[in-house]
Amino acid sequence: MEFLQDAPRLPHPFHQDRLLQALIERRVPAERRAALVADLTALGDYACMAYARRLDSTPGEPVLTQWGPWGERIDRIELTPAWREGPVQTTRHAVLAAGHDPEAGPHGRLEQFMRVYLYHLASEFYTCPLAMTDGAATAIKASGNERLAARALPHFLSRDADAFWLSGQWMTETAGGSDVGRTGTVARRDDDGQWRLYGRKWFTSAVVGEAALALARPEGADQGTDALALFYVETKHADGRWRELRIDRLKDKLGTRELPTAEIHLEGLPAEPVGALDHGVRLIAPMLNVTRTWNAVCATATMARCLALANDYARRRQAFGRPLIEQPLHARTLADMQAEFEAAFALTFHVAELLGQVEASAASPGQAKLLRLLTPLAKLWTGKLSVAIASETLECFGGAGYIEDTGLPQLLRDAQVYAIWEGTTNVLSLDTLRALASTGLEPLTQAIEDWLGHDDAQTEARNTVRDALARAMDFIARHDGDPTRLQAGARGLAITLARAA
Ligand code: MFK
Ligand code: FAD
Repeated sequence: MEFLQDAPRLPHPFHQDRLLQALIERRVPAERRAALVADLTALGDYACMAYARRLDSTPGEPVLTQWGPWGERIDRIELTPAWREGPVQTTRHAVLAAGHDPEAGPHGRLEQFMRVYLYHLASEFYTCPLAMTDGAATAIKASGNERLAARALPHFLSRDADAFWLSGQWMTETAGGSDVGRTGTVARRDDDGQWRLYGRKWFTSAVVGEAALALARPEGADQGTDALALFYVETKHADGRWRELRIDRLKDKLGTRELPTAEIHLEGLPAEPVGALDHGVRLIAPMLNVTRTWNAVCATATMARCLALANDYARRRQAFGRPLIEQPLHARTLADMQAEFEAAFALTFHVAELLGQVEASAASPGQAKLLRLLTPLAKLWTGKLSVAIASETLECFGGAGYIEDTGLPQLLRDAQVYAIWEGTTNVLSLDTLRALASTGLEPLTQAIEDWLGHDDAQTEARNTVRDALARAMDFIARHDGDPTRLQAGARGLAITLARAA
């Protein structure tokens, strides 16, 4: 008989995830566990179904049809099955709403991000617009704009698929994605007082969403970042037709191919200021920090999937007379990947927990500062690590890892995005400098001591983080007034800090 290799099998992403189970035991109060476990079980089941479906069919992609049969502009986008299922899965299992549940108090974010972690790969990056919707809800809350909150939050946080709305995050333009101070979109006010946006947004990932937060420059305002304003827009009429925007095309991307990322023109789209007509980046910052947390969670979910498959395969594949898992060097390779992944998991879920504590006013000032620092660190570190682990995973499968219909190459292609969007590694390294400058050493050190606990077993860990922080602060102090040296060293500093954390 000809030899046929057993395919890898996906272990149940919740039942067989020892890290997640342990985290629930450690950090979620007993009385909150039943509802959480029910959702996590269902999302784990959905992930298994989605994995099987992906291997059984040709991967789908969104299709944009710009013109109707009689010449009318329609810009209709057909979505993949996982995307069509997105609103139901999301609302049924509170993938977004759990993070804003007042009854959950400081645990809400942790419980939410456990759901995100299990849902992400099955969602085919429906988690991207979910992250932005979560970010929009958070930024609107933080703005104190009660009229807007009353209008948008019941949709963004809905647990009913029919009422649920997605929000986009319209920042990037042709002139700048990192440097949004170069934004060319203009906000003009009609005689009747209605604001309207005119311009081109170059990457809009939730283009099918019903709403968005958009940066634009009020007509006549100065150049630069500070003069930008943040606007809320709704994209469609009640009958589903687009309002004053045109979809120019969908991007042809390396990965995230199920995600409809579009280039659009705004042709007088009605808009409402979220707050004052300047300092829009300050207003959108809560959104950035939330989407960056989602990014870290989703990058970590990719690593978990990679390790689950690589570990399973190592038990099925024989080489040189024994299963790969019994080859010392292969076992060591997997163990090294696992160690990096577990560190990423710990850092990421600590950020999730801190976010919940800060939002519920259950955190010390030091913890709030620690959150500000760890958010860019978790995003930048997990973004890079997920690519390295996905690449190593493909190699763990040998030639099969390079072959499309195994589904494995997609893991690597998709992972590449985590480091690029929501602030590249360099931009987040510079944000780390910004965070350190605004926090100072003392409260951070205190918050780290609280995080790691005070028993002797943690002495080495405490010293490692404390030393890394002290060296970072020293570096900043030594190069104060020399931005060239400071910025050139920012990535090294950020990665050292992230690894220590
Ligand atoms: C599936 C995974 C889920 C993830 C979904 C992802 C979907 C992808 C969608 C996108 O990619 S959306 C586009 C994301 N774009 C970015 O992340 C922009 C990257 N660029 C930056 O982050 C720049 O640092 C930034 C534009 C924010 C600021 O650069 P500037 O022009 O040099 O401005 P400046 O003066 O440093 O900052 C302006 C204000 O914002 C300052 O406050 P003040 O006005 O009070 O002085 C900053 O302190 C504040 N700020 C900046 N970043 C902040 C922040 N505040 C809090 N947190 C931050 N992270
Ligand atoms: P640039 O800003 O031109 O960066 C080019 C390089 O320069 C990078 O390596 C960067 O790290 C480096 N660099 C820039 N500034 C500095 C500096 N000061 N110091 C050191 N290095 C620097 N954007 C949205 O607004 N909404 C979306 O929905 C959205 N969806 C996206 C979906 C996908 C799949 C992708 C790939 C991108 C999406 N983006 C979206 C855009 C994304 O946020 C930007 O591409 C990203 O922020 C980088 O901006 P840029 O492409 O202009 O690159």
